[in-house]
Amino acid sequence: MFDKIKDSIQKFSSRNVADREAVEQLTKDIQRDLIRADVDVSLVSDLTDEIKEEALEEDLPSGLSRKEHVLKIVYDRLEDLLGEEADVEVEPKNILLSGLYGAGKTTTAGKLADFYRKRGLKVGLIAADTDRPAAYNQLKQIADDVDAQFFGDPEAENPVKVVEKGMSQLDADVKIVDSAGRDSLDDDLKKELSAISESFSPDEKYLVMPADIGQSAREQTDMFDEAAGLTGVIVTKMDSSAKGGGALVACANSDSSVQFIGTGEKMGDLEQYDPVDFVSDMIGQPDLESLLEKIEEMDADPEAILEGEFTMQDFKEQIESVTQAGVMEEMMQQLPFSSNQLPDNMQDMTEGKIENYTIIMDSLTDEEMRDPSVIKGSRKERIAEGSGTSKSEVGELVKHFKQTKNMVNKFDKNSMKRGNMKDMMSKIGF
Ligand SMILES: Nc1nc2c(ncn2[C@@H]2O[C@H](COP(=O)(O)OP(=O)(O)O)[C@@H](O)[C@H]2O)c(=O)[nH]1
Ligand SMILES: [Mg+2]
Repeated sequence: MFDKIKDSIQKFSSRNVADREAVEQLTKDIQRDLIRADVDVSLVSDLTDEIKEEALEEDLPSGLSRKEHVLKIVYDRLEDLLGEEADVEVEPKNILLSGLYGAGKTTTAGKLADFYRKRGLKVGLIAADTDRPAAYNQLKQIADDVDAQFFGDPEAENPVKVVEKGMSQLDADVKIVDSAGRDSLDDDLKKELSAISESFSPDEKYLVMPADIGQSAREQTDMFDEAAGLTGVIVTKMDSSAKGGGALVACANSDSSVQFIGTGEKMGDLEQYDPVDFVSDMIGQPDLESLLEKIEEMDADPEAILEGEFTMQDFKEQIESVTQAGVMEEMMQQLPFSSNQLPDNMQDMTEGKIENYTIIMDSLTDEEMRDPSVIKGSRKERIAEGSGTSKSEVGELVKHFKQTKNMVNKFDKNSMKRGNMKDMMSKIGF
């Protein structure tokens, strides 16, 4: 799926410059390829407009090249387009499969049984397609192949009775009901589905659809959802249709998310749906990995974090690191000058004062820790009362914080943040 997009992205990656022309070529290629995959045209044009706008923004996030920035945007937008990752719990449950003729229901029933059995649950299949005698044999054979229990009655005419009997007779954790299809969702099928559904209250009601219906997956999903109340969708034949992308995007825009995709005729050919897989494949795994790594590193980069304001929380951490390590005392002993040569606010940092500050800071609200400039008037009173100190002591802490903040802004934020007082002192000039 989306092989052409993959080529377009590769082409873009190998360019020397990611200028406007390159971005426009890339979005044009992506547009053409999505439309070829039968993705709704208006969704495609919204997506490419967004990519173009963001990709050509004046300000690049620091640390990323223009090319990387564009790839990241393409990655994010395509991932959004493809919807949510599957949310499949491996636990006992009853599942009802519905869908039109030839969608892949019976095959998928077997694949699901195989999926849960491999994960340690006892599985059973129930043949509720009583329309065609061949349906019974097909499911029985599949049950045999995947080592699942089986219940069915080749003579039965009423699927509800079959389901009721099957539910009581099978000793399985996961029971999967395979129902009959139609050419279209007519009243007859609606009635049958709701009768079956009422007879055993399924935990999951999945609509099974083949990938080749492309964007009309949206309409079909909405209709089945209205008639039977879906909990999810399974898109089959992803291996043999060029319209799979259109079907997946269509489902992402409906109320029912894709849970599994079928990728072949064999019982093992079932995957939990994960849009990231597709996007990774399009962008090219090595490129994407190195890009994501880079972004992660940027997020974790202390320089980047330090761009924010020095807060009371930072001040507290700094003070705590000083007291914990006894750094202050050690530092005083090592310094070749007396304490009155220290800057004012350092000179004041006696052990007693540090303890007092810590107690006051424990009575501050989160807001006050973030922005101590709000500590005024009645707030000061409240804090003094809460910490068993006085208004003037609270005022002193705030003043001390401000002095330190000014100093931090002047000198090196990193060493302050890391509580490395020695380093900081050397920066100040001692
Ligand atoms: N290539 C491919 N074929 C599939 C897939 N799922 C089902 N089929 C085939 O589609 C045909 C119809 O499947 P079936 O399960 O009988 O559909 P039903 O009428 O909905 O029960 C069969 O030939 C299956 O082998 C799939 O994911 N990939
Ligand atoms: Mg069938």
